[in-house]
Amino acid sequence: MKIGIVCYPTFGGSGVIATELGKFLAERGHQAHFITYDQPVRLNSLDPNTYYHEVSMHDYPLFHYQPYELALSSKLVQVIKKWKLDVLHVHYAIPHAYAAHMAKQILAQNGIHIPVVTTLHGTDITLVGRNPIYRDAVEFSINASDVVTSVSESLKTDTESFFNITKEIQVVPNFIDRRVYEQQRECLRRQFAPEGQRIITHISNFRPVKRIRDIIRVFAEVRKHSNARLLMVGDGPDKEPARMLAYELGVAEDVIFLGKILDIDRILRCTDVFMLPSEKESFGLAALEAMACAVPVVSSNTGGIPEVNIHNETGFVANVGDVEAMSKYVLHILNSPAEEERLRVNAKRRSLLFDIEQIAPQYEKIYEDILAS
Ligand code: GMT
Repeated sequence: MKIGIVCYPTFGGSGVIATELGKFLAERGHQAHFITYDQPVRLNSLDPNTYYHEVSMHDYPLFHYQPYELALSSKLVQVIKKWKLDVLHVHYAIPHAYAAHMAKQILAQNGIHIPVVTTLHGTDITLVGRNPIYRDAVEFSINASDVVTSVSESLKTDTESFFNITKEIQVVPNFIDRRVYEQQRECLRRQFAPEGQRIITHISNFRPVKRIRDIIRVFAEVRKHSNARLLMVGDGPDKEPARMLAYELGVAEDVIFLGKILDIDRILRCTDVFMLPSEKESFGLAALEAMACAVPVVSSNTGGIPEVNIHNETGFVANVGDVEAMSKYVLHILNSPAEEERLRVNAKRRSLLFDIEQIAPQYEKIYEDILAS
């Protein structure tokens, strides 16, 4: 099949999932055509069967905001016509599902039918999409898609409660590629913890929804009882406030902000506990990636996280903002080797249920079914 893929090319989970899925499909002999405004961070467009089509923007003094969906729709029409794509898979509803629908309408006038699969990832529904500014257009473009998928049961429920959805939403969970975690790689533990400190890690875009100040508070509590270090991977608006809090709480020396990192498995391999205390989280891909490295997770119990991190099996979950409980759980893991080992084994085992070999065929089947219908 020839599959068009639209996503955000950045470090966010939706872009990572779209890119890894496309790469995997390309390995299986399909053509994966990425249509985005920048090269997706995890994409190597020299890989066989992989194509990157850049959406260029034209600035004009009249434009206060550049009309990205217009440029994207036009580019989709051109790519679909030129490469005779079979199906278009858009990740993140805003504005991708909307642009896909416009492209589909334009192509229909030329007698070309292109089925559209929309995958909902989270904030496109729970934060941005339900905002009255976008709501009607988001609802329309979800309903106009040929197939709609969501990355968790929780996100499916949220979508159905926030919008008037006339389509069946299929849940296809996010995934990891176990092959990445089976590679032998150098251990970075000594670099980050030269005195044998335990390592706690968090990875995100440091937006308010991630509640990274809770992590600093938890770490300050943990630090009183355990010689530990905190690795903060990523970048975003709450970085400086979190750094300031670390100074205020007297733990700044042991909090390392590493910036954006591409091969995060290198960090996760030397991690003892992964933290994800988000306010909202449709899935929590970073937690699953940690579990793939046999790292127990201490998280909030919001959204789809409990579908990934099972309480007292792969780690622990607590209410959003419950810093005391989270601190207790982190210390419990760090201070009880038998418990730590149990959770590590379970985390690794559970992550394999989400291996790309299991999940990608579900998308392949969706494409095959719409092409057959
Ligand atoms: O977490 C983010 O802020 C990024 C966002 C994205 O669109 O990349 O992540 C969402 O999609 C990921 C992949 O499906 C999920 O693993 C994240 O849980 C989800 N984020 C939220 O729901 C906040």
